[in-house]
Amino acid sequence: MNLASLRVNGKRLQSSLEEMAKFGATPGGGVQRMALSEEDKKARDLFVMWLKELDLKITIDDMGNIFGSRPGKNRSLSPVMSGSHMDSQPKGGRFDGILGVMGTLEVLRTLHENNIETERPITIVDWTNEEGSRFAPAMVGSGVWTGALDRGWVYERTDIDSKRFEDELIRISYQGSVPAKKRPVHVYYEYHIEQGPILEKEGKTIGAPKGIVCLHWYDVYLHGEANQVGPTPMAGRHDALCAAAEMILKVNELPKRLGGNMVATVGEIQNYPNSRNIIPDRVHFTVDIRSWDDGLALKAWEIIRKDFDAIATRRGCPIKIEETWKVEHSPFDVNLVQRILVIGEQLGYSTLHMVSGAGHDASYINRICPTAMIFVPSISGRSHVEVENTKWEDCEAGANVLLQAILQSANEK
Ligand code: HGY
Ligand code: MN
Ligand code: MN
Repeated sequence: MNLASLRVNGKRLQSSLEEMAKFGATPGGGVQRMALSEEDKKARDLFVMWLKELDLKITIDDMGNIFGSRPGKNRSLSPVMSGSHMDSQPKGGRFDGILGVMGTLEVLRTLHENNIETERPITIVDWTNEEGSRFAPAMVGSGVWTGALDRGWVYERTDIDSKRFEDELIRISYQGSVPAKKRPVHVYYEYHIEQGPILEKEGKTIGAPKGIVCLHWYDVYLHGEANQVGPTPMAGRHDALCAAAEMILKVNELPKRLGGNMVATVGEIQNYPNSRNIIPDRVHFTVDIRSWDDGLALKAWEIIRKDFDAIATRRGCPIKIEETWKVEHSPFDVNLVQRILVIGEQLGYSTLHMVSGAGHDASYINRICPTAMIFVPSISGRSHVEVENTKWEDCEAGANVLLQAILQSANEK
């Protein structure tokens, strides 16, 4: 068979994505499938069932990462690995993460039905808790697997309801017995929506990011003094929410102040006691700083830390900061990225070499083997929202590029 002419079944890919979108479906057309939730469990159970249909060897490790292994002719060779994540943001989209898992599944279904044997084994993977929204930080499944994060530390992370990561993993019956520990991998591909506006703006179908920016996450805790809003004079208040408000605007102004290619965001905040007639005395908020230039991101944090300290002192609101998580920027394997571009063009798709502003498990896997990603356009550049959308023909196009990239790598001796 001429493998270069092989293509995926786009309708089957669409139907798998539509099946998965039922788990955590929201009224606004998105999904809420938070890591280790009932919805995540249901998606995992269906995914495992589909893996069994392809006679794959299934391994679930003690971080809940799910692997499906397809043997190659030469079992001594390291596998080609491909996958992404199935957990979502709260009120997230139907394509983020799941497209990479279903896209890889579609590749394996195509190889299975055409009885194609590759030199190397192929492994599909669903990484646990890529989003980091319920349990911070992000990418903990791949982070522990690559040795970048400590499993014990992750197990103790708690969600907003003080539920422990490990307890939730046990509750959904996905705490496998195999230690989450890296093994040799030939190459890793991750297929994903772009989650930004560039491909659509440039009119391109396939994006090949040269890598992923650094991600730095911080948690800020402020303590003020609660009091009755009526009788308490404005002078002398220790209003934690006002201190936070000043700090949040400082975060927003950072990229302009520093110049260079950076984004800085406060996405999450809790305010206590959060009653309209009590002066807030406790606030927690998060800071997310990203840049291709790790040094610039660190410099930005040093600057804004000083601002935070000055505001906290002036307002009499003591501050506590957790430097929660850092992932360096990840430059992908140049040759593998080039392969994506060449395959895209050979299949007749327009391509674009770009950067990923979104974090992905590929950031960690890139530390242990040559890694590349395949992007397809996000309509109106929207993602992490219920209206997240990608054209079905673009989903099929990306999966075809993934199929050919996996075939080429899996037939390397
Ligand atoms: O934060 C990110 O970019 C990813 O969605 N975890
Ligand atoms: Mn994602
Ligand atoms: Mn995401």
